[in-house]
Amino acid sequence: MKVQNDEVQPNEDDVKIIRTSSTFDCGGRCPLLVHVKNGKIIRIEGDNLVGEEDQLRTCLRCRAIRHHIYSPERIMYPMKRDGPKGSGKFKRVSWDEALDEIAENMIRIKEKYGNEAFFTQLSGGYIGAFHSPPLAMIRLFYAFGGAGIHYGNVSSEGAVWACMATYGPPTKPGTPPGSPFVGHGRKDMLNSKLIILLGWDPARMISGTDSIYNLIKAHEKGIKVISINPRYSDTDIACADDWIPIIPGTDTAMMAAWANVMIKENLQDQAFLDKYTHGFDKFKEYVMGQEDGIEKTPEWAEKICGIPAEKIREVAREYATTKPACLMDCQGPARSARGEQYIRMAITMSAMTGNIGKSGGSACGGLMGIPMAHMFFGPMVPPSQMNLVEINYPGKKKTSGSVNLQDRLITKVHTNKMFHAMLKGKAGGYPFDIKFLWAAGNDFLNQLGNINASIEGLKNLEYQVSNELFMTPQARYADMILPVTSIMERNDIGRPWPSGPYFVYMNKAIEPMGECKSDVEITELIAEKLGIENFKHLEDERVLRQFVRKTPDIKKHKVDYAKYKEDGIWRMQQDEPYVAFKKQIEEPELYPFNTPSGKIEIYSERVAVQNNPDLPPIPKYLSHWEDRFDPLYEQYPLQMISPHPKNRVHSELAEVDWLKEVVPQRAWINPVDAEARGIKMGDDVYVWNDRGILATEAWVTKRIVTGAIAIPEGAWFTPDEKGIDRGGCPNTLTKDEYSPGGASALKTCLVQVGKEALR
Ligand SMILES: Nc1nc2c(c(=O)[nH]1)N[C@H]1C(S)=C(S)[C@@H](COP(=O)(O)OP(=O)(O)OC[C@H]3O[C@@H](n4cnc5c(=O)[nH]c(N)nc54)[C@H](O)[C@@H]3O)O[C@H]1N2
Ligand SMILES: Nc1nc2c(c(=O)[nH]1)N[C@H]1C(S)=C(S)[C@@H](COP(=O)(O)OP(=O)(O)OC[C@H]3O[C@@H](n4cnc5c(=O)[nH]c(N)nc54)[C@H](O)[C@@H]3O)O[C@H]1N2
Ligand SMILES: [Mo]
Repeated sequence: MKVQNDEVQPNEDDVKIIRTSSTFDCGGRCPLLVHVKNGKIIRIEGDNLVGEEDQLRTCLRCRAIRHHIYSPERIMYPMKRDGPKGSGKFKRVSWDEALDEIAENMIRIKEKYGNEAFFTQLSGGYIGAFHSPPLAMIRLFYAFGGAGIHYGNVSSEGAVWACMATYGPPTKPGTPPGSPFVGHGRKDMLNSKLIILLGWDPARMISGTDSIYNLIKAHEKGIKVISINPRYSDTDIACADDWIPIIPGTDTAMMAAWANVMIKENLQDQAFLDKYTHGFDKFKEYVMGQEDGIEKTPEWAEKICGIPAEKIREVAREYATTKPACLMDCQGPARSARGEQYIRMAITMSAMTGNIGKSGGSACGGLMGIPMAHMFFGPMVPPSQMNLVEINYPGKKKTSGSVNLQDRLITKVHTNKMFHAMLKGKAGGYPFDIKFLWAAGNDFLNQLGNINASIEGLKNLEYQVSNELFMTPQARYADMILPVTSIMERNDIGRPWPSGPYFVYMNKAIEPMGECKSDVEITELIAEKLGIENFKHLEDERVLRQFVRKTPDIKKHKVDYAKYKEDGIWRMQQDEPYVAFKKQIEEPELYPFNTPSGKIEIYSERVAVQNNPDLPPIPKYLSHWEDRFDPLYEQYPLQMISPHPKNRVHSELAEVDWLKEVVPQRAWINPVDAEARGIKMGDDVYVWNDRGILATEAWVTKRIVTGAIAIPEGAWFTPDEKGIDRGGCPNTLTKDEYSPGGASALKTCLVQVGKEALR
């Protein structure tokens, strides 16, 4: 069938085929062929035109996207609150009425409290070159005189901190400081001799559209895959030769024991350590027990991580003697109470085995991004110094780098504390008293820790606006909801955030539904109502052309805009897959690491000066709140982990019937733990701790270690009249806390489970 994107289609059967892609926060970008007839999407097809090799296979979520776009739950009109906050009662109003009311409140609050009373939430719910809710909000608020924002990347701050400490900030010009590129092109797994998955599960969570494809290829080629994970994951089913169950949060103990085995048996790559790393001796002292009198033997680790000492020895030897080998750590286990240590330790293992900067090896670091074909946001990003709230904040203090290890002024609130800040304000030690919240492109009430407490924060606001497609748990607390267009209703450009390298062109497939508008348009309309002068009108076509003109990797390849738009995708050709830190390893004199010592810092002086026992200068296993050694464990003897959902992207797509059928929301529980509680497969169960209680279904399975349960994140918080969350959202139970390195500690949580609600 002929592929066309023109407005008028002389096509057979009046069906036109639009080439586009998704831009969900899964990080994948599935090429899609959207069949449109009489202005309506009638079918979604995966794009098979990219060739047999290096396929970008369309995922289950994208195949169901039509049911998302046309969901009867879509918000079509501006909606004004018409009942108590959180009641979900709203009435339809006109755009004019909605914008007038928002503008009046903004002006009133600004006059009464100043700009520091405004707050905006930033997340990755949708990020395109033109449409980007966080950038639209920043543009509006900076022009309005500033607003409070939050720091700490919800996904990966533990990993970012660890990469900054160990490798230093990225050196590539134009790279945002919080995005160290430590990934390899996924095809590089085929060059490995041994792949160890340290929680990584790309069959479920998309860390690059091509990740699972290449992992399966590697496995088919006969490369051994070992998985170390509290759960026997979908990836493990497809690829793992060996599954080693581990107690959540204890990988650092296991890896310290690997190091102990390597040192004792002289298996470490000492030449690599001498040449490229700094401070290995200090780490060795810790591992051998000279520092604290405890030798980190496999027997010591077994008591912490639950893996038999002999198995720890076996893997340590295999990893140290099989070259090259790649250890695939990831962000998830780092989203925990001492998450940064997990990443720092994994990098140290990769250094000890000499696998950094080598094809078939890995740099670890959890983030997996590659610095090719990455985004250039140009005109969308106002200069950061324009946030007057940050500049003028009187209590700003200079820290020596608790955030990203960079000296900067801390005027912001940590991501996983934002609702607490809304509740407590200055009296609670936060930089401002928040009165007005504009939420766009996130569902943070549902997605951050301790929902019941967060609700009190939202109730404390004078006014909240939500730009949304759906009546999400957070939008229910809004005073005004503005309806937003979906990906199919506008033009944009995107890229998969974790890998690639390629760009997609998202061609508009249908007209905006109902009265939906884009975030860019909304901010421009409100700027007009507020009388903000010189608020430039941005025109998509012009910005997207500029994007193509200015993005270095596209520019270099002289990509033709019209052809790219028509194809819907441009893939950057690579001679060989990207390997992180290749230059630093091959030519260390010319390319030192971007750290004070110029080397990979196993010991970091910048961390040492902080003098924080919970943030040691070498990677360590550290016991922490809500682990199995916490006295609270007696009352709440199960660790809850919350993997990202296979059938959703966080809380997005939760309403799609087809995807609900794929897998119901449920709690994985080991038969041993289930039996002790009289729980059988499919039983309705309650899960609770001091922060809340949820109801879900039990899935009794040996696919999870004993003493842990897994409930996928993103289910919608749906409290009944007793306050029991009937939606089964794990953040009803998680803590609103962050690790010393800034990780939102959403994976660290103790709970109890039972057939009766004993709370
Ligand atoms: N389908 C889908 N894909 C997604 C997303 C989505 O919502 N849906 N979200 C995207 C986003 S924003 C991100 S940041 C990435 C997140 O990617 P990750 O952060 O890698 O994903 P998580 O699901 O948090 O990963 C947790 C994995 O680690 C395992 N695990 C948990 N605790 C431990 C531990 O202590 N040790 C070890 N070894 N393993 C552990 C879990 O069983 C699970 O397999 O995924 C992206 N991809
Ligand atoms: N327990 C637990 N919680 C977690 C995690 C975990 O591992 N465990 N992982 C965390 C991670 S890694 C992340 S990244 C966060 C994600 O947290 P969020 O970013 O809050 O999650 P989403 O559910 O993706 O929310 C995106 C929202 O944006 C809306 N949206 C989509 N497109 C647009 C648009 O163009 N404009 C506007 N205005 N809105 C749009 C969607 O309808 C959706 O409601 O969750 C975190 N929460
Ligand atoms: Mo994320």
